[in-house]
Amino acid sequence: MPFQPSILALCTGALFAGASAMAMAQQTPMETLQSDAPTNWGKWGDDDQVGALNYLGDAEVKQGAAAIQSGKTFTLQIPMTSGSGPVFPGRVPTQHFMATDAGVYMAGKAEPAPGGMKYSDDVAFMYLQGTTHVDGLAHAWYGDQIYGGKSEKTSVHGHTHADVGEIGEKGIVGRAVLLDVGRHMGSDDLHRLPTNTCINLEDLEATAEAQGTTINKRDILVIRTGSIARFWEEEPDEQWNAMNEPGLCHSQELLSWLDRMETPMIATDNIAVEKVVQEIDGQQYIIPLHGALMRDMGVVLSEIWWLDDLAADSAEDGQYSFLLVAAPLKVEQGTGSPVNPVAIK
Ligand code: UVW
Repeated sequence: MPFQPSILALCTGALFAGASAMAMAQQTPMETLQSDAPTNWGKWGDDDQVGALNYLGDAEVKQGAAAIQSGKTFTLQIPMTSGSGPVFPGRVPTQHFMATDAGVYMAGKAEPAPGGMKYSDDVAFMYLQGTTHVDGLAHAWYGDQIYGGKSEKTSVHGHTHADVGEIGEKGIVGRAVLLDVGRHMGSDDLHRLPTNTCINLEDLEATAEAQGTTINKRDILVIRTGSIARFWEEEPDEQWNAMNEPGLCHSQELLSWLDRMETPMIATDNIAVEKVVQEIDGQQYIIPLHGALMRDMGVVLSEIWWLDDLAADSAEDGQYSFLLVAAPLKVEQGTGSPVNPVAIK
């Protein structure tokens, strides 16, 4: 957040330069980068936990409903396959196990219930961000403060502020627009962006124009890169790698535009919304937009969406706006939650 000069520096002109320089030296590159960027801390009260989702009220839900034309629905989660899936390095795909199945009856370890009914049960070990998911606003930060200016210590042993459960409580419902950047700018017949492509504001605007799509204030932005589909295209797709996926890139223009548009949420078919590794003014950053959007502006991020079917249909009928309904699980104190969003056209 904006650099706070020390009291000493304010009081003593002679010390100002030295103290300020010292404080500057203590800033991380992210703090310097974001010092003049938009922030929504306090905008919805000091204890707000859902950030820009506050932009989605009754009127926005009705605008979403008004976008429905045919009633066609698309589910936008990727399949959850035990032991396999696109995940960020350091995470593992969901592991799914049967706790009870026909085997227990066949082995004589259980009897059918009175009346003859049998049942199965299953359990899963999963990273909550290990499939299509919504991030809570406390999920990523820089410095020692998370969204809303709360201490990073609120994350210890479970988030006591801005956990994903708060988003689950509210639910995500509104008008969304698909920006199929992969189709508009992609260089292959699968309509996907090359690895390492930076998506800038002008690319979003050019895509909307090419599609004939009007982006309204408070629209949820659903951005297709074509990237996640690569995970299943070839076995294995040598070039697919979470670290080199195409994605949004940080710029003040993009942040100011999203701020003006009162964008509540950005969802993408890549692992991090943004290009993971970015170089800005000669400095390397890893996921700087998580800092700018999630921590500073409270814009909700949602990743690993399956958009190819929706995109193919939109290319055919020319309708890129729809009602979006996405309800992450109420994982109390959680950083993220799996979600199966539904687009209704
Ligand atoms: C990354 O941080 C890369 O993704 P997510 O926001 O899902 O954790």
